Amino acid sequence: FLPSNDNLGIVAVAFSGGQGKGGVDAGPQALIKAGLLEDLKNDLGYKLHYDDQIHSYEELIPAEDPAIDNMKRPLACSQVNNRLHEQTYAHASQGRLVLTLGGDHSIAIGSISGVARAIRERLNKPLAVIWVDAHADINTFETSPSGNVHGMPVAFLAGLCQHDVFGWLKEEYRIPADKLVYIGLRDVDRGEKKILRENNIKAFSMHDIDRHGIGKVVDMALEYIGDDIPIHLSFDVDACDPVHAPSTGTPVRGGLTLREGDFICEAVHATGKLVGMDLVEVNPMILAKEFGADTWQVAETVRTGCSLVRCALGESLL
Ligand code: 5AB
Ligand code: MN
Ligand code: MN
Ligand code: MN
Repeated sequence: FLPSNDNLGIVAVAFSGGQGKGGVDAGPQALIKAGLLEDLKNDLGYKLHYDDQIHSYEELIPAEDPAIDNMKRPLACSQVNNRLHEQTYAHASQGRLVLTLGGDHSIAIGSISGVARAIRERLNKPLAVIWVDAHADINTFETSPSGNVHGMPVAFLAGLCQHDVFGWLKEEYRIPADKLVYIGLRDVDRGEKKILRENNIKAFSMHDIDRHGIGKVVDMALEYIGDDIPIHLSFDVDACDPVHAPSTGTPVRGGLTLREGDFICEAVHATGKLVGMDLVEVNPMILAKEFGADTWQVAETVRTGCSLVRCALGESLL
């Protein structure tokens, strides 16, 4: 069901309102400047459908945007995601694989719902999501300890919480909780653990990777999803160990090696079922702000992000 899998839609999203630290909006620019799009075109042979814009959606971001029900910057988060939803939907409706470059992880609400909507319309199937992250991002606005929407996208996408602010997110755009799989978890809030348990959500933590090895874990994850369902890969760069991705807003030690991250992407590519990917939470500014500029760390993080995307799009195939 990838009718023209050499057609790649690209959306660059300079949005940081899902969390409080500036700079993650400069992520797409850094990835693109590192040559990612040329690599996809020249080395991997994709036909790119890219509007040559890094969207900051300024017109959608209100000057005043006070918290509602513990959600910070709710209107910006909702409106930007609604617009992004239309963009990924437009690409996916034309049978393109859709790559969304973030931005903080709140943007998965728009990117994934747009792809899910198109897949449902074209194939009458749900969309499976592989969420690779140190965090589960499944807080509801009620359980969130921070009020940051980048810790809530899965709860909205899976319909585990609903709010008028996100009223545009219709049921047909959501993903079923039993087609969601996590890989890489190691920093999950107490309320999130309860949500994972109560909804019987499949999750492979770093502990599982230590126990079984990444090969077995990815096999189990893909087996769980099943054969006939398209896959969206939502990759938070903080899933990787801070050795490989230090320049991100919420780093957590004890993460994936570069090869483990790349391996996940390669294995998903090999299924032939990838219809969408997010690469998020690259923040080229964060270390400069907090510790003084240490550009090798930024470069390393950007390199890691580029490598993950290339692997998911088939770079390692011989
Ligand atoms: B990320 C935390 N669980 O809800 C929360 O980087 C962190 O997209 C969320 O995975 C991290 O604020 C969000 C404490
Ligand atoms: Mn994370
Ligand atoms: Mn995340
Ligand atoms: Mn993070």
